[in-house]
Amino acid sequence: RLRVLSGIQPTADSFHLGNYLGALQQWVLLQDTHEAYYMVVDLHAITVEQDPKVLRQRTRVSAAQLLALGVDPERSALFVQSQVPEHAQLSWVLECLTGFGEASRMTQFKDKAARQGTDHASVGLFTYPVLMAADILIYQADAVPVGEDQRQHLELTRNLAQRFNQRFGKALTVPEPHIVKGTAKIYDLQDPAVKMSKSASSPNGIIELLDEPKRSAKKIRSAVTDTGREIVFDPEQKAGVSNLLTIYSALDGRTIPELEAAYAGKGYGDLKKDLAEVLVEFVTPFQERVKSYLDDLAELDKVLARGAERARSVAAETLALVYDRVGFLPPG
Ligand code: AQP
Repeated sequence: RLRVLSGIQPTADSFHLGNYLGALQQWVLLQDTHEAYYMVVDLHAITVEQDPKVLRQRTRVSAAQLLALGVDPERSALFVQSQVPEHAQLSWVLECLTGFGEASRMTQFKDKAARQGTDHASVGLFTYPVLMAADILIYQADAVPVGEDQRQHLELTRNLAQRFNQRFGKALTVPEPHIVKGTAKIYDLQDPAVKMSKSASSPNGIIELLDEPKRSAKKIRSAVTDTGREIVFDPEQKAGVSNLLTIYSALDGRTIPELEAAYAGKGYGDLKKDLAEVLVEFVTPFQERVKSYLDDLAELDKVLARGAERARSVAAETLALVYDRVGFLPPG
């Protein structure tokens, strides 16, 4: 079976709708066809300052959300990145293969460093994409389900795998991005020119899955649309309406043309009201499931420990191969 790997940062109190529709929905689906490795990437989280207590809490809440969305720990390895030390170990080797200029071209680093002021951005934030490459390559993943914003990091990952293989002989699988066109970029509800994002969206522009459902419904009802009337999918002319149609289709299963037909002759208000209801029906039982996973933290930690053990057996094999190829002595 082909392998998939993906991760999500525990850097917010809740996942947002962009995380879910851009990536996590695919994580769940790919379990049917692939051997899956899914993780909460706490090593990535500390590239920006974190409060230790909050980080630990958010790591568990993230894992609970993944379980509640349908990641099945019987079928997939669900784990926390820091519990598999091989990621950081492989990362060092890959850092030594990455050009400084190459890393400097990563647009996510440039954006985030610009927001923090370059002097304040950590070296960890700079090397983040290399750690991400290690995350993927250590499982010899064939595919990586992510949103559009991760495409450049995936390209770097592919380049590093190819470079390693060329220099040291074929050892690493070159992965393919699994980016689903329709939902790869969910936009901010208040500013549909930019992506929905936890660090850049205004409070009303982002739907957090664990937020009070009534509040989320209100945000959908007050989403920015254009001055026209017709409900048609046209991202250039009607970015706001198109974003709502994308979200609606991904949550409800109807295609966009089906939704366009269903709303022919109706107004934006009808579309928003109905989508708000669809969203509430999705998040309400989701929140109950999250709560039940968090009610038994001992069990949750056990699930994660089992996942880490499974992941480690694969990761250790790749690391041993890489260390050998690079010319390190065998473990004593
Ligand atoms: N708006 C989005 N549309 C589609 N996919 C998205 N993803 C994030 N935002 C959107 C995808 O979600 C996965 C996990 O993301 P993450 O939180 O680990 O990192 P991120 O991409 O940095 O998420 P944010 O919200 O954008 O955080 P900040 O603001 O800190 O950068 C990834 O697969 C991502 O593509």
